[in-house]
Amino acid sequence: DALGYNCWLGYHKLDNSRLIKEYVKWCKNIIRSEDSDVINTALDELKNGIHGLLDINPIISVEPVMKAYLSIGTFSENDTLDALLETEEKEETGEEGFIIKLAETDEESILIIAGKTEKGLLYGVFSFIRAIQTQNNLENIFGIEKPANQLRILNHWDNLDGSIERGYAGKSIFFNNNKVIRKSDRIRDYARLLASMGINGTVINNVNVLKFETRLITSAYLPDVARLADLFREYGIRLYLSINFASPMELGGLPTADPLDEGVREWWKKKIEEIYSYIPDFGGFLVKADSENRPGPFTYNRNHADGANMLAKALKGHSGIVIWRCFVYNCMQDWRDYSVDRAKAAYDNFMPLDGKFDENVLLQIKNGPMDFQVREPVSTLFGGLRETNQVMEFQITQEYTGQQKHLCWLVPMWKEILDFDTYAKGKNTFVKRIVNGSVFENKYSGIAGVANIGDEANWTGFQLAQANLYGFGRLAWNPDLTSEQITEEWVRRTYSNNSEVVNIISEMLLSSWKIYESYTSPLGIGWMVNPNHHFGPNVDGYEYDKWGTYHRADLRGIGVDRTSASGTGYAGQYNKEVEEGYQDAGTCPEELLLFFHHIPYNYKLKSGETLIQYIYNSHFKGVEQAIDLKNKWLSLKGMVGEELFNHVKGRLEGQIEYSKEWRDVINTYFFRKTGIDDEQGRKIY
Ligand code: GCW
Repeated sequence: DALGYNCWLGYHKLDNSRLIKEYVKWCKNIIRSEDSDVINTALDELKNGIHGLLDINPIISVEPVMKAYLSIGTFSENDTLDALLETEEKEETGEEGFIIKLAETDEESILIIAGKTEKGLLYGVFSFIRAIQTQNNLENIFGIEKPANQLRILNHWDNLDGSIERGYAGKSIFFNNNKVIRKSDRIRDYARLLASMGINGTVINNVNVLKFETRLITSAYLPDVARLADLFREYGIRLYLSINFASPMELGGLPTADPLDEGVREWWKKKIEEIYSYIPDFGGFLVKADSENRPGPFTYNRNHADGANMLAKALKGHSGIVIWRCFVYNCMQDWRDYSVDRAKAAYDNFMPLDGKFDENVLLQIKNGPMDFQVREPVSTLFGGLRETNQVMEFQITQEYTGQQKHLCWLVPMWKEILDFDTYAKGKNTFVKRIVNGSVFENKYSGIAGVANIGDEANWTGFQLAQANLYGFGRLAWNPDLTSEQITEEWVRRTYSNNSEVVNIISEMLLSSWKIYESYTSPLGIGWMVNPNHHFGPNVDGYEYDKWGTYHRADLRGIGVDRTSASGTGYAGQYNKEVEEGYQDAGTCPEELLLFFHHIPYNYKLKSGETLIQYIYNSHFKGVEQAIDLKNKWLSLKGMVGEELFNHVKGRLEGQIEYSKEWRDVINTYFFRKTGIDDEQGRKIY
């Protein structure tokens, strides 16, 4: 696996004979009495894991053939396991959690991995393997774990022609040439990767649903889609589809898609019945409506709740859900108009509808109010909405964060967002507690990530970008994990348990987001990228455009005034305690200063630097740090596989060149605007 195809699931023999001995005691015999697809998946994984890591071939049996053994199953179906567990333990695992414990009798020693459901068991098996892989002693692995979030779902922006919107790792693994790909190996391997992190849902097609994608819900495609659902089901993953709101017109030939029209409602009802006849556990729909020119209820003077509820009613009897996206804003803005603010749009559109959505509707909200920039404040809908199911949308694919050509590990950013205090119900109303449904006791809630994978040999283009997929999955399972825990796990599983390798790659990952931030757009202002493909610097690329993405730089200052007193008023959408910090430049966190305020270049930052000098300094420093990333990597020569070593080295060299381009374009732009020299007299063009 020279290229990293197996990601963190390549099982190599542990370099620790003491530990091997400790585990081998129970792993020579696996007891399994239940039979189902998911249980078979779990068993296979366990067998392979034990074989690879401990170098033994376990005997699989229904009754034990040894005195010490490993017993796996669901305690809801398996009486023997049921009898070995305490009532409280069984309650604590919930629907998708698991327990790992040791039960000793005079005769026998039983290592138990069990869940209430087979999904829980599968996650338990993966967790057991992870513990061995990362060299945990046996006693460290006992306990009960369950996912914090109910919905842990990946969104794929894959099109039927095989292209991937904002994909940087090749073509789709699901579609090609307007057909569903028949060969299943790769898709199964992908399902396995997802299940290993506890992902339980996947949307296979792009939220922009065009001509061919619209037809995924017709008999021309449903048998093929059902095969994908079968593959994912073996790994405990439910399949969802993005749909076109105008389907009744485009597929059904109806004159309207008005959600309150009887014919339209009837059409969707029948359509949904048809889908469930192919896929009995179909998850539901993801909908981008009235957003960036996609059709939606607005055409008929209806609102988002009318649209979402119409679909929700038809899905309800099948236990399906509607995930309705909140990425709704005016994409035909006039840059001359200072009164409109795209950042305000999601809140303006959806707050009035709080409490108006059916119980099986979830609003999927991007983490920030703009669009996955390297730095944004938290969306005001988190902490605003109180009576609506909410899903966090993160972008794993690095559209604005280096497109898998720059190293940018996103977990520290996601952690800041999840740990953000919204004050919605007083202090400590963290975003992560809103999206896990606990603050407002939502029936449904969760975390979605826009996938960063494609058909390249290492899945993510840049092999180190696998860490973003891994980190997303781990945080969706447990947002309380620290960034350090996640890097350490990932490096140990992917590369090796060698402490130098672990330390160096961890340091690289942990520092990479801030490095990328320092040489790109400063202090929360965002954008400054080339239009359309969004790669590389272009300070005015979106300045005079219709997308609502401005920095408002002139010869005196830069930034968007979003205060209530003199600006767009966006800051006022937050709860009082949060708002107070943002309204005043003096208390505004500096990393977001230009997001909230228009600031003169000679403004003094807390460090004592002026704003203009900070821009120069951070851009020079960012390039030095990018060089340092490469040097760190070079110190690992001989400690990681040669092909991977060269691949990563190549990407990091590319990053250095790109970072210089960013530095020079940004510094030159501001030097020319202001005429202010760099205090250190460094080269600016
Ligand atoms: O970030 C923007 C992207 C679009 C994307 C859109 C969205 C899928 O540039 O490519 O469309 O957001 O999230 O809907």
